[in-house]
Amino acid sequence: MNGQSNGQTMTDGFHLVLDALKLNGVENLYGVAGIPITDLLRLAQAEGFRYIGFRHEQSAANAAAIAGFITGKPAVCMTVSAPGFLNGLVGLANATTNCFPMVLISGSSDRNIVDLEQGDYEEMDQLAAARPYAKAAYRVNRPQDIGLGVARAIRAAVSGRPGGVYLDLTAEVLGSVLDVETARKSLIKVVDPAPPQPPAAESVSRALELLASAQRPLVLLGKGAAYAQADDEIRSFIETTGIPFLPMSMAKGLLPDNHPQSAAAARSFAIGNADVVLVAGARLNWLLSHGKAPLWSEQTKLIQVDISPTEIDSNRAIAAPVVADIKSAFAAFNAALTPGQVKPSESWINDIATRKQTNVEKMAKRLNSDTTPMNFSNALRAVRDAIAGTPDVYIVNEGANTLDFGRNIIDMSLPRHRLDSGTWGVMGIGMGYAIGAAVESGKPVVALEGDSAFGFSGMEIETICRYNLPVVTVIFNNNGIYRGDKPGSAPSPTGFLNDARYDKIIEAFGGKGYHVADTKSLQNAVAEALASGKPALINAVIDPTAGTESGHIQSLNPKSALVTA
Ligand code: ADP
Ligand code: TPW
Ligand code: MG
Repeated sequence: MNGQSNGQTMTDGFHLVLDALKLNGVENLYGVAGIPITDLLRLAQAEGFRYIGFRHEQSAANAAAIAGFITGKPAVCMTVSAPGFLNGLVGLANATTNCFPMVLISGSSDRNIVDLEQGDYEEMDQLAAARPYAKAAYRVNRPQDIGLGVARAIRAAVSGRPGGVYLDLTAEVLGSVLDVETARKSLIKVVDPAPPQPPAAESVSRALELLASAQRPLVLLGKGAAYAQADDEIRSFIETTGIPFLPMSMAKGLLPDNHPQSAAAARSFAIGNADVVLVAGARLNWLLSHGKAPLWSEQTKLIQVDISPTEIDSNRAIAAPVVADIKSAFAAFNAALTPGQVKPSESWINDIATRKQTNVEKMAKRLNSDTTPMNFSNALRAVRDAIAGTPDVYIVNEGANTLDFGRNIIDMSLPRHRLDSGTWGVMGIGMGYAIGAAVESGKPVVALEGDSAFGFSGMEIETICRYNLPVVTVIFNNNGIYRGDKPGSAPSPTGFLNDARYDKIIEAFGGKGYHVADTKSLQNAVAEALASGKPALINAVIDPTAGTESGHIQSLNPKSALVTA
């Protein structure tokens, strides 16, 4: 307790917030300074927290969110009132949507004035605004409740299905004093915040019996399986049974993409023809066509492992639900499995292998053909080759074509190393995720960014340079959202300035900029930038006609009933 150590008998809200976070193992703080949290952040730095100051709260919150995904512990983002809070709320909502644990702590204005709408500086009922978009939202109104508020926020964020939690701290509470003895007693160290939730024995045997009856089984792994840090249990189950597996994009690397049992290159064939699919840590949402035709067959029976009971049957009937945490569930599968009990048929394995080979050959043609200017395939091949020797690099990826091609072309070999637009398909996570990953892991990050996607968080390049983080940002510059406009035409809704030089942005902050127009130069630039361990930005010129509208999800665009052409 800070007050005690220098002989004082009183402490205050500022100190208590930090004491509570420290007691619960929080080391890094992400945020933007201002009234009423500036002194809180100064004190945090003085007390040994690593504080990362951003240019926009949305990126700070995104950094905290991805820190939660990577580490399994909720990270903290701190913002000022009203507008700062609202900026951070976008990141909090995105964390909740993706099931990442984090805590957003915002200072708030004087309750007496806010509640009577008397017009305070940055007035807003932040608690009410946060509640619909957070897993939980709490306000601390007395300094003796700070410890409890922090403890509840951490437990709520990380237990069960993880999510974003909002904690409202009034300016008054931060400034209030409390005697150190009362303060000390008020702190709570959260014990076992995410306890194992083992499956019921019957649910395990039901699932294994169904799998044992299958000729054409498939395991589908989602980012919940990556988050669960059950890497060994999952790998052992898949390798022992010999079942082909498919990773969702942020589950790539849970088993390496070059694993012989990966069915990724035969994705729709495998999903459409499997007789039993074991879905682990993935929701049957739009990313999986809601479990419906034409991707899925009605005959396919499903096993679903999820920590959230209401996820079961949310989109189609689940024959064998296993409500549990994934580490416990796969440990239970492995323990209950008898030798030879589950056995995919030989023809199933062969059919998938044949499909894979055909698709890989088709793709290789596109990857290996050089064009001027570059297209998404050959530019991503150059990036792939440049990072091949650095398997521990984190990949951040957003955009439309940049995302869809990137997901397929950049193989992963380690779990929780691919960080992308996720459940919302959101733009703007790029620099926040890159900074969060670099700070939490100390490892290099390569951010593969569409030129539009980059713009949503681009000013954080200054943040990257300020902290000298090993982040290499590659802009796939096709002059626009999906495509560029014809030279000389007025800007369309999707077009940007032609031939913008994004590499100049990083030069303003002392980082290294590259401007490349061919695959060889791109590959060299990525390799050199990665080896330097320093901030770099590569402006990669991509054919403005190469992309397709909305990348691979063009069908989700509503069509005007009146346009016939
Ligand atoms: P993806 O986008 O990769 O398909 P989703 O985000 O849709 O994955 O699904 C993640 C699922 O994982 C959620 O339904 C969530 O409840 C579940 N989940 C998260 N953590 C765990 C865990 N430790 N054990 C079991 N399920 C988990
Ligand atoms: C917060 C809508 C989806 S994809 C995209 C936008 C604006 C950008 C695509 O262009 P980019 O990629 O990044 O240059 P490329 O390679 O296809 O040219 N606002 C938010 N989220 C989303 N998803 C959008 C808008 C969108
Ligand atoms: Mg673009």
